[in-house]
Amino acid sequence: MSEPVKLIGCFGSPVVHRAELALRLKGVPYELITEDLNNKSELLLKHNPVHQKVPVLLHGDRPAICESLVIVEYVDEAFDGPPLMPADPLARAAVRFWASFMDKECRESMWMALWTDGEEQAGAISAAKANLTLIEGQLPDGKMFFGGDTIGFLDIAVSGIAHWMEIFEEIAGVRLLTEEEHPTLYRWAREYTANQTVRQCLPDRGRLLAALAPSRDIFVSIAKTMSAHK
Ligand SMILES: N[C@@H](CCC(=O)N[C@@H](CS)C(=O)NCC(=O)O)C(=O)O
Repeated sequence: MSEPVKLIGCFGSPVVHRAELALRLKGVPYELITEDLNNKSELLLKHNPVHQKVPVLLHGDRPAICESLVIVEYVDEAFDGPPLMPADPLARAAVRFWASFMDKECRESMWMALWTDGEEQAGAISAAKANLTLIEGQLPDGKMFFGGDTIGFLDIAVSGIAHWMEIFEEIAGVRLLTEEEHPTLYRWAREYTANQTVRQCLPDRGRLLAALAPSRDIFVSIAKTMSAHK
């Protein structure tokens, strides 16, 4: 019998979505343990003592696996099912590069574009849109997904653009991804969120909006702190 797989997660997290989707795409049954991040469980603190964050993957009695993209790669390698990573080492290196770009430069510029104001915001909007153009450039010609005909590692890594960003845009009153400026990326976002497997683990839009909207002031203050540390 296969060893049980458990995912420690929480509602509405784009990084938990990454791990869940990898499991679903590989066809791995799993139990989702939903964490209250305001009152972290002993289970989470025991298995992710370094960062104390979700997602955390537990596979049988093995040591816990932390960090969403590390989990996605582990799931890809440890289980049968359609590959998430490209076969070619150079292509694998490229998708790792762009996933890291997403989590660093792209995410930071999007955050500043959403939650700052004035000149700083104008600069951040330009930077965020330029970063979206770079990500868009990674979509293979004529293909629906970054992974080609199917969802792959990079689709999972940039999935925050497809579902979460639009909700943040609504709360902030700022548009970053439009059909006019990024037609291919915009179409990808539509295809991604319409995918049957993705939909099984995508948090409900209305519920997510209601959960995030009250934190607007917190988002603004995080952006101020980031700005002060530049
Ligand atoms: N780089 C991490 C980020 C993990 C992360 O920030 N998780 C959030 C949920 S979205 C969390 O657990 N926050 C709790 C905290 O910061 O105390 C990953 O990709 O897994």
